[in-house]
Amino acid sequence: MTSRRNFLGFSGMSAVLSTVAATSAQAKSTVTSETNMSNKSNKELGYNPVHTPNGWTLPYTEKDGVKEFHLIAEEIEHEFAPGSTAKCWGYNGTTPGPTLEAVEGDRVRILVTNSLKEHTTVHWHGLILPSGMDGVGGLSQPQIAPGETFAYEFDLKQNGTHMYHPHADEMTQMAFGMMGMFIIHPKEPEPIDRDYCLLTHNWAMHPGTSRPDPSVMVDFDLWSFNSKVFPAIESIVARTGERVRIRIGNLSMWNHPIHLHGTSFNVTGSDGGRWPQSAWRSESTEIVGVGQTRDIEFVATPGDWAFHCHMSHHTMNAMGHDIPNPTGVNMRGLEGKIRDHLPGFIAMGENGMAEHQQHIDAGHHPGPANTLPMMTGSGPYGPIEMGGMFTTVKVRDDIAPNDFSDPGWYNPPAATIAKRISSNPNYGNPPRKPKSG
Ligand SMILES: [Cu+2]
Repeated sequence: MTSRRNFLGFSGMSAVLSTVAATSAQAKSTVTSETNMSNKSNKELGYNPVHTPNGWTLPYTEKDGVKEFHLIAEEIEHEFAPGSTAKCWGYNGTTPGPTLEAVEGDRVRILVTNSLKEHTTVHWHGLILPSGMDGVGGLSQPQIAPGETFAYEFDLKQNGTHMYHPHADEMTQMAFGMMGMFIIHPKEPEPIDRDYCLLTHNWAMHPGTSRPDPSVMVDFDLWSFNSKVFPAIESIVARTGERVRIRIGNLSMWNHPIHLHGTSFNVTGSDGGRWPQSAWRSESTEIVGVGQTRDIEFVATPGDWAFHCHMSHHTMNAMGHDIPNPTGVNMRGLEGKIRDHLPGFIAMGENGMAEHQQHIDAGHHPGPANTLPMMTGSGPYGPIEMGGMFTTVKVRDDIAPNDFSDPGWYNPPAATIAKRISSNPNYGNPPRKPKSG
């Protein structure tokens, strides 16, 4: 018997487990990463520029000793990964907006043009500046009306990993993707070979829709680094032995325990700049709280190393959450009954969820339009079964200093790969804890 309650439950599950068949190949990014668009050498710049995977750095012009940047707030067409695009809001054509980069002691002028249909402002998150430059609409300045351009101008009195975002209809504008990073280098160059920055975010892109839903508080569908989800997040590339820093900012609605495999990194800084070495902590996972930034540093060792948020739902793409648990449920005969009501229904999850990606990759069932599968991506050994905030740190012995291009998959020495030694389910005699009593 299929009660109405069960029927609704299982059709909900079907929607969850049968999201659309998008490509499971490693996706190519549609946004070209640009690190240094000023055509100046690092020496002329006075710093080693930060690299924003899937993003870019905003060029500036120098006028009377002031570095002038120009942001434009606008609606954009954004691709989270091939198979999911949305109308988002961002700056200068992208979400996140371009990374701003300058040096402690600089005077900066930042023009902000509002091309939205409602007012906005920009708050310079974590910066020490005059109260009237802090960007809180109504409190520190009048709102920037549609069509208007405001100028912010202040001295950079600190260095570190900072962010910017609207402080006007903040819930909506941030939910639509308006945010960016603001990196301030110290006057003295730091001993960092590769400097990356990632901004974390969450999106309520309900299956089949094309705009993020700003009213969602906890139940998000997509979790992103620099507004991209796996498999579209560019790899973090380094040469063996290089000192790598990854700066992580969080303007999402959740805390993210960011985890890197294969190394023990140091947490070395934040919006407070690079901390004294006595304050560094050795970690393998660092929680980046909402509104915080954290810098991690490590020496690159060869391999393909997973780098991801450790909240396991944050490394999945779209899925439903309020569904019956199918694990262990005997579904024999169920498919036929449900197909009377829901043609094409496939019962899944009896033995775990891994078959989800197998079905998707085989093209068995298309899901809602414009919706990424819950788990996706293929590596050299098979399905990676990830989504969301997941990418790889790829370290090789032969990467040129300014080469950020993806080197492909790691080819480890044969003796260093885990391998099958038996297909007998009764192989060996693994000890089990004796039952007591
Ligand atoms: Cu997370």
